[in-house]
Formats: sequence, C-alpha cells, structure tokens
Amino acid sequence: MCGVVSVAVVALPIGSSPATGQAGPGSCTGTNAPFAVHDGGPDDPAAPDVERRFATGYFNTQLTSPPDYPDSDGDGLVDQVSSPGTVFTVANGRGELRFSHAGEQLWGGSAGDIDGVPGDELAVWSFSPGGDRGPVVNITEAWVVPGSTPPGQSDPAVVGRSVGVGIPSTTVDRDGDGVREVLLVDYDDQRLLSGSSLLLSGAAIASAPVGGAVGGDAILERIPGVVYVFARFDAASDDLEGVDSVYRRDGDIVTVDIDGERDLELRLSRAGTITTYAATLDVPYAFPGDVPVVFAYQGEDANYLIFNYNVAATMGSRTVWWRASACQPGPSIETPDGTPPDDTAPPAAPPASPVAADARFTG
Ligand SMILES: [Ca+2]
Ligand SMILES: [Ca+2]
Ligand SMILES: [Ca+2]
Repeated sequence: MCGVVSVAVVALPIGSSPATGQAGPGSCTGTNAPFAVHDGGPDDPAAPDVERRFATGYFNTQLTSPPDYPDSDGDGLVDQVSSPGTVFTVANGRGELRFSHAGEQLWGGSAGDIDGVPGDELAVWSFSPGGDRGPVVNITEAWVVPGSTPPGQSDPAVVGRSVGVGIPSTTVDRDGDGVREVLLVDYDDQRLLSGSSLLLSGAAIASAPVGGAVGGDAILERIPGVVYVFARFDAASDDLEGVDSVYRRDGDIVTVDIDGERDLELRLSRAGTITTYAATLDVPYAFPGDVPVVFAYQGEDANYLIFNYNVAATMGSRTVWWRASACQPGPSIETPDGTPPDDTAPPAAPPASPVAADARFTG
C-alpha cells in the first residue's frame, strides 16, 4: 500500500478553513487549514519540500489498541483480563475479580494508578451489544475501580466510582498535582473516528465517594474527537517512532474527528490550549479496517501535523499537511540564522470537494 498515484501537490489556503472559514495566518483561534495535500505517504517525493529539511526524522505516535492492560495488584505482572459477556474478570496475583452490573455487557482495562495504593486502578465499562466493532462503541457507563478491590464477585457501581460515559484510560499527570489523569473517550455510535474526549483529574476521581459518581469539577478539559495519538515535538528525543510516548501516554493529546462522513478535524491539546486543524477529504478513505496514521513532525523551522490515510479506489495513500507551529510553537525553533520561522501561507487554491469516510476498529 501507500503506492504513488500522482505527484501533484495541491496548495490550500492556510488562512481560511473549508469547514468554518475562520482564523487567519498565525491565528491561534478558530480553525487552521492544511497547506498541502498529496498522493503518497509523508516521505513520498510528492511531499512538500519542507519534509526533506527535517532535522530529526518523524514521530509516529499512533495509539492503535486502547485500552491498556492493567497491573491492578502492582506485582509487575500484567493481569489476565477477559469478558465472556456480562462478567468481566481480572486475574491478578491475589486471585480473580469478577465484575457484573445489572446483566449488562462489560469490558475493561487500566485506568492507571491514581489512589497511591500500588497497582493500577481498573477501568470497567458497560456497553450495548449489536455493533460489529465490539466493546468500544455504544458505551452506556464507565467506572474506575480501585486496583486494591479484593477478589470475588462485585458490582463496579458499588466498589468503584462512576465517571460517566466512555472508555477510561490512563495518561500522565497534566495539571501538576502529582497524580496522573484519566482520559475518557466516548466513541460515536458505530464510529471510531468520531466522538468526544474528556481529560479527568485522577485526584478528583480518587477522592470521590466509593459507589458514587465523579462530579463535573473533575473535568480538566473537553476535547472534541477521539484521542488518537500523543504528539511529541522534541528534537532531543531519540524516540523516533514515538513508541515510548504511546506507552508513557505523554506528549500533547491529538484527537481525530470525522463528522457527517465529510469533514476531518484534528485537535491538538497542549498545556490546556486546544487548536483545531481541519480539512475536507476530497478522496475517500474507505477501506473497511483502514486505520489512518497521524504524524507529528518537527522540522527545522516549524512543527507539522500530518494525516495519512489509504484510498480505496487506487490502493494508494493520501497525505494532508498542517503547520502546527503557528499556534503551537512548542520548544523554541529558529531558523539556522536565528530569524523567526516563516509561516507565510502558500498561494491559495480552492478546497476540494468532500467525500464520505468511515473507519473500522482493528486494534
Ligand atoms: Ca498484576
Ligand atoms: Ca492504585
Ligand atoms: Ca493530575
């Protein structure tokens, strides 16, 4: 795959958005439009010249298989988890925990250690069956259950804390209180590249009453779209593939959102600021099972976000480029002679026509 179909590079207006028409060059509000779209991958000869000036390679920090498996007893061994249906089981060094709730379908994973007791807390969620994407759509409720919960039968609504609707997973401490946070991703019905994400305070969850619900004050950030990658713009990192970042779940949060089967939006959350990067896909990515790739590139004089997806009609791939640095300067980046980066927009061209898009979970 990723075959070259043509070498055309289409310049798009950076100062306006096909979706909303908002924002201007250098703006950090509204929506940022791509500056290039081309057939082939981001390292294809058709890619913008800027790609060949990269000093540090690229960072592919794709998160392909949420959620993480837990180590709920903290013994250093990953727990064995399974769900025959209405019973979610976790086997750790202390024995087997069996969760059930009102006869509903359950699944789960790790919510990370947020209560200070060694071992990951457990993420448990209920979902309605019927979809073909398994336990990651049609979520009805989710709980964070202490990893110290003793073996045996229990109801996550009794021994845990309700965090709302979505799939909880772990990330690093992002508000500086020393406790890692929890990401809650609510996928749209039957769609895995559309939905909404919450960044929840791990400390607020851990201090909520057991058997109760976590309050809205636990929400540190609301990010449209589903958490997809953790972007790193870090010239000093030797983590060129971004794999370490995925496991650490650090870096800036990038969500993907494809609404109405027409419009693509990436959102980059950095230090509490969310910036939107939008595009209208003019060629569908329609492979059932295709998982697009988001790259975060650090160039010599700018940072870039790149969306690469497969095109059903040609068996090739297509790549969309945004400059991230206009709104997300990140680490200080200067040109070799010390002058500020030039984010001048290329000549404008009409945006391409929208097309349908769909995605299917394969991780
Ligand atoms: Ca364990
Ligand atoms: Ca713990
Ligand atoms: Ca925290």
